[in-house]
Amino acid sequence: MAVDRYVKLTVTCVVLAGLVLCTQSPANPAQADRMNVLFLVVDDLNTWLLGDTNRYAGKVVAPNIQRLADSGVLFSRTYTAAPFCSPSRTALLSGVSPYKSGLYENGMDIDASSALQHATSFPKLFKEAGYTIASYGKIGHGWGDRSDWDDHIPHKRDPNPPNAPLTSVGRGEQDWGPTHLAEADMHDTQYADAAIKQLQKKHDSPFLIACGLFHPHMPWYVPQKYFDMFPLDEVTTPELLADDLDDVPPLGRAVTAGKSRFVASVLKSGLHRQGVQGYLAATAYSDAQMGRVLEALDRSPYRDNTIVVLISDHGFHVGEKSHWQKGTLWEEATHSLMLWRVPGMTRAGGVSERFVSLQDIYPTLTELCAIKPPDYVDGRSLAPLLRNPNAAWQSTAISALYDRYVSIRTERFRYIRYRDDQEEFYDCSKDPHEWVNLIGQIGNPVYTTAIKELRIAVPALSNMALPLPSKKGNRDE
Ligand SMILES: [Ca+2]
Repeated sequence: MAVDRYVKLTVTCVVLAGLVLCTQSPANPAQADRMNVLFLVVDDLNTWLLGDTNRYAGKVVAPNIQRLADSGVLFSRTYTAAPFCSPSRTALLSGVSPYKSGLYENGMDIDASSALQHATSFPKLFKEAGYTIASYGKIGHGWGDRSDWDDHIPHKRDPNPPNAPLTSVGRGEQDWGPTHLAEADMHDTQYADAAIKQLQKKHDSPFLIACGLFHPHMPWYVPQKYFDMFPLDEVTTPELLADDLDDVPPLGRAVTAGKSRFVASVLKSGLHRQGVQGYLAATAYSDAQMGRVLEALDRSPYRDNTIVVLISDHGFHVGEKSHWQKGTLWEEATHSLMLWRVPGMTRAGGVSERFVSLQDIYPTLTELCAIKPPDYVDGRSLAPLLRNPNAAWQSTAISALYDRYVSIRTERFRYIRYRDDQEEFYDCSKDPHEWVNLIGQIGNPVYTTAIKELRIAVPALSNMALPLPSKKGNRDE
């Protein structure tokens, strides 16, 4: 009898203990260890913001992005796979390089790419692995919005001020000035609001929250207070070289053709400084929104198990090489911003000067979250550099544009091939502005060897996917 009671009690205890254990452990124990991901994208954001004095020596206001850099690792030599929104974002979300998809510019018929049709975006892959995924604002541009988000606010531009254009040179989106909207009513503010709301929720499964801001994409219509942060006498303009394009081959000059008239009118009207002020005002507004999201994360229970990645999709010209905006293979348009904070892995204040690509995001995130990436994925996991920003690394990054134009950066050089007979080559260690095209300087044996190697390091013209057909006939949509 006593023994029976003892057995019953023991069984009850074991069952109860089992119940307690069951309620405390998720069905899939591996999920409990999976880190969340906060993926932040800022459109057209230059590397200037974090002290890139080669490009801009004046005052910048980016305390929040700087604080993120101070708490993680800044990849100061990040390059885009393509210097336009749609191809850059599609490449990093899909893991398919532009020279394999044929998506080299905006406004192309993405559905015509079989490589992209068979690709899985990394957010969707995360969803299949049990993550809740949410997207607010401008994350993809065409392709990436098809990730089957659990919650989604697609990007929409703010309405222009009723009296736009606000500048004498303004035309289309190339304009700037104070917005008529309250800051709370601006779309980017609302994308940040939505991300904050997600971070304040209780999550039972790991999450991937993506938040993408449109500013500082043009037009630069932001509240007056952001313009006031940059008194004109504290704004400088980038150094320009007259006749910089004289040693650039015809196809290289052609990439600036649409924008050089705008640059000429800005310079002629004496508005260069005001233009830079407009850009800075828009970046300060974006920095403020990112700051709100990052603060919400830091105040949440997820701070110590959430990977933060912040990127810009490509760089931005403000007059250099007679160009404005993006869409060139030079430093201004290809150099991008990328910051990572990985709890338990990155050390605060790390800076990696290794040359990396936005294409590396997909294989990095899958490795960090223990999710098997598809076999086709391009790029390299940055995990070794997240652990040690100075780890050994082959520093190269490839960018592609238009009809199979391609560029490669190494620590010392940039090489661009438009066609086999139209090339550029710069010694960036001596010429950070890429002012002197050295492709014809065959007398220098170091350069001759480097050019030979770089010609082979970029994909051959015949191996690059043909450009997809145009969908809307508009490159700059
Ligand atoms: Ca030049």
